[in-house]
Amino acid sequence: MAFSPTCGLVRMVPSTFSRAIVMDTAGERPKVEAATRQHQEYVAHLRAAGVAIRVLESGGPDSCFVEDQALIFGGVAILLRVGHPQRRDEGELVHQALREVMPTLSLPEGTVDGGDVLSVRQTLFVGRSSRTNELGIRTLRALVEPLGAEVVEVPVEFAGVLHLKSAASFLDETTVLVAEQTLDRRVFERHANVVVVPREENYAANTLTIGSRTLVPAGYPRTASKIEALGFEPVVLPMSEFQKADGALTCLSLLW
Ligand code: CIR
Repeated sequence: MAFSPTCGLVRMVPSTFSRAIVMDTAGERPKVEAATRQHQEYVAHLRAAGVAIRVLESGGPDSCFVEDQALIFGGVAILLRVGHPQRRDEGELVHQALREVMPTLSLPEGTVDGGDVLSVRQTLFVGRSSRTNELGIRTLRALVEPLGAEVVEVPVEFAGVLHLKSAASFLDETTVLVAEQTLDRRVFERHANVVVVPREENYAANTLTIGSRTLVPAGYPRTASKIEALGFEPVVLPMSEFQKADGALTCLSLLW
């Protein structure tokens, strides 16, 4: 079944975005104005796909990466405790907005970043990473199993990426893109057909498919062609400024 969300939440790019947390501290800092333009284009595409998007005001430097603050499963929002202490305060506004529109549960202890949770049907693949810890995964499991979810833990610590979803995304319920030489793809092979994203295009493993259209970051033609050959329509979006801050397409929204 295609993912066809009707509602979503994003957060404006903060004026402090150039101070976002980065893995490569020697790399180029993201630029606020360019990021704002890229964000506007992203939101326009979601709206064109029929998603009613609410735009929240910005908070801390990383606050546009709303995906990390919550997880939506079976019509319930799980309000998360993110792993980086500098990002904890960002949760409040996002959680409040979700409380207004759906039932919620809160992660009481441990840490889980939404970027580490990849869901397909009833399965939640949860990356154990520098942000998502063992206690967080155990606590999340206890919250979502009664809702019918199966949690599959995926080691991410040594994959060379920030989050599980930095290296994998589903195109549909049976097809998953996985970045080469990152995750152990056998975890996914039990559930779906794995399409490998070549090493030099690894960033493009994070895509966002709504219906039959797949948002793909600009600059990764081999991956865009693979996606097209699989029967999806690639929609190419500039993401350079978010990439500098280790963020990708899914990170910028919560959709349901
Ligand atoms: C961070 O380090 O937390 C942000 N600069 C990037 C968060 C990206 N979020 C995501 O992949 N879900």
